[in-house]
Amino acid sequence: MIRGAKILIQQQVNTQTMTVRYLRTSIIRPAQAAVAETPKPHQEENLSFVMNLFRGQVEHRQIFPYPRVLNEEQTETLQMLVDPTEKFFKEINNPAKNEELEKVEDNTIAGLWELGAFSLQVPQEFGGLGLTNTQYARLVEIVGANDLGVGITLGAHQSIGFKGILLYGTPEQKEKYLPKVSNGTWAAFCLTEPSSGSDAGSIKTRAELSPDGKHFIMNGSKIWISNGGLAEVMTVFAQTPVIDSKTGKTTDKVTAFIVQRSFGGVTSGPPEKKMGIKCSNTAEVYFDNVKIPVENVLGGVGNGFKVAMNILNNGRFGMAAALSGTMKTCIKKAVDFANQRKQFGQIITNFGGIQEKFARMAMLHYVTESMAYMISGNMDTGSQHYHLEAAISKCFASEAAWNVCDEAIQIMGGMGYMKETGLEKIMRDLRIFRIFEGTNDILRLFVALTGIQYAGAHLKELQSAFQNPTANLGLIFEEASKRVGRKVGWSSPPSMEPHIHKDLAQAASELAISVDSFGQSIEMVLIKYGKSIVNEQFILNRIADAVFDIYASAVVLSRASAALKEGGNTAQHEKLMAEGWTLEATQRVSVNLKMITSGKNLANFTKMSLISKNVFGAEGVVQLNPLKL
Ligand code: MYA
Repeated sequence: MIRGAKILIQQQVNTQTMTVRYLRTSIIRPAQAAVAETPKPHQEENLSFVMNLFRGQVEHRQIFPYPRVLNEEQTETLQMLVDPTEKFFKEINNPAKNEELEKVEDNTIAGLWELGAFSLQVPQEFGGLGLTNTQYARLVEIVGANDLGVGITLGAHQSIGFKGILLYGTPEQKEKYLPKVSNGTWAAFCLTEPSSGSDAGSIKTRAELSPDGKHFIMNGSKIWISNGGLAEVMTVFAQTPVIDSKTGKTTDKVTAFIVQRSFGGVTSGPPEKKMGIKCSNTAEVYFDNVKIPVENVLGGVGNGFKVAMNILNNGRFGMAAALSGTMKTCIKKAVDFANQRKQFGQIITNFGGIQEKFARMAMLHYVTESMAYMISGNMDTGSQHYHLEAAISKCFASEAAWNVCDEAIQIMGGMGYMKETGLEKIMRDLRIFRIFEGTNDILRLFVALTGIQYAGAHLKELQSAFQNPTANLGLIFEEASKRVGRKVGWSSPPSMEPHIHKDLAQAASELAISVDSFGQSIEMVLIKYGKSIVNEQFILNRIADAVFDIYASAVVLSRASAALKEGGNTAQHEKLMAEGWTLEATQRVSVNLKMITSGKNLANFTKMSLISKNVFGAEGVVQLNPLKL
């Protein structure tokens, strides 16, 4: 798993232990480090806030100030779309009916096509609405507030189904397919296979070039394809033989193809029976000697894995936006109930236990919404470095929404458990969000390993610098003073002051301490585990949780700072939420970092591993000696 990361980390970390030891002795005796060698050029600057946290640095440009990206015209266009979309979902779409039919009602589908809801981001020249990511997020939020099953129907089509054509299509492919998928032709994204879920690189579907070189012939099958029973246009990933230009050897590499059902040989199974999002079509899709013209290769032969990953990366913020809407709905239902519910002679909102639940629900929503628009704003201003942030937003949103829905049910008690309240449907619909588009478990590993790899590369760069210290004095000096400062205890954590409003100074300093401890912990982990860190999932999960909390805090401090600066009437409420969130989040960071560095906790991971092995061995709960009662 995470093969590329593994190989790179292996190459880099082998030298990292050396590097850091070398660095430490060099700080004391720099003259010994003077081995003349041309240093390697600096790595390409990475502007990802999260990526840089792994080096203990604050790269502020994506985060501060909170992005405001829509111009007047875009704001106006959006407003013109928001009202009809809300009206449509209130008046036309019927979630209960969709659920009962296990498909979206025909009149709803027709209305959505008419509204342009299936082609929100397709450029207008091809028949779409040409919206920005931020405008898209706002509309998707409305969908998520009303019917997640319809959301997946729309999202599987445009967020992943034909997104590859938008991102990687040639002018001819765009010309041919974008008008179709904007006007009644369904699209789907076909990656997952029976033996390939999280391990997306291990797909078995194959496509071989025909002897005349004009077609690829595809054979294989895909499972759990959203819109799989409806789609005419599909982005399909298959193994193709590719000759390595260096070795001359032929190896299999993933290639993306635009496949039309009408090419022949494409069939699909019946709709799957699911726990939730029942109205969204999910089906198996089979490819039997499908003849695909070579011009339908998407993004180049052998580049399909990257195409798939980047389609997913590009769409993930949409989930956070949609689930922000869902959370609003859950909170509204619970508030309506709590505001009129009397128990023990008073309104239940007087009770601290209920107040704490609502405060947490509000903060979870604030973080989710702020992340969604932070990322869409970054993408709209041309950021290329948003992959880790997008993965975090998907994990965070899906867990936050689950939690908020669960608490809404709890607040409503027996009433929350009744079908008529609508929360049980939302809960069933929500469950899949922690599983699909990359499980949260795999995305946590992706974030942790990608960040560690980046930090490792930095250490390697330092090693090169030490080989020619005269040419790299600046870099060496900066690093040396940071380390010496830490050692003697007078280094200050990375400053957030210029970016965070002065009324949030306390929270800013809590966050700065977390950033600093996080960077130091990553370095310790790299030194201690070297290449074997890729196998330390107990540790990687804590690293991911810590970085999620740091990112979430930075995002809300940025948004609340903007609100305080602008002085709107919600500024004080936002300040409360940002402060409340950051205090608890930074405390969790500290706990998570302790867990990966303290011997007692590490020993506990070993115990958990042993417990699980006992369970595997027993093929279930270990049969215990009977209790003597
Ligand atoms: S669709 C199916 C979803 N499936 C997945 O998401 C699969 C999950 N697996 C993975 O993501 C990867 O396999 C992982 C990589 C992360 C495990 N971005 O050797 P590697 C590069 C950019 O580590 P693996 C569905 O659910 C990497 O750097 N690059 O690969 C539908 C390396 O590059 P290089 C990446 O071991 C749901 C190379 O690739 C990324 O396989 C319907 C190989 O890496 C990345 N992320 O591990 C939802 N990952 O060689 C509907 C790796 O250069 C949508 N790489 O070093 C709903 C939309 C919302 C709207 C809703 C409205 C309501």
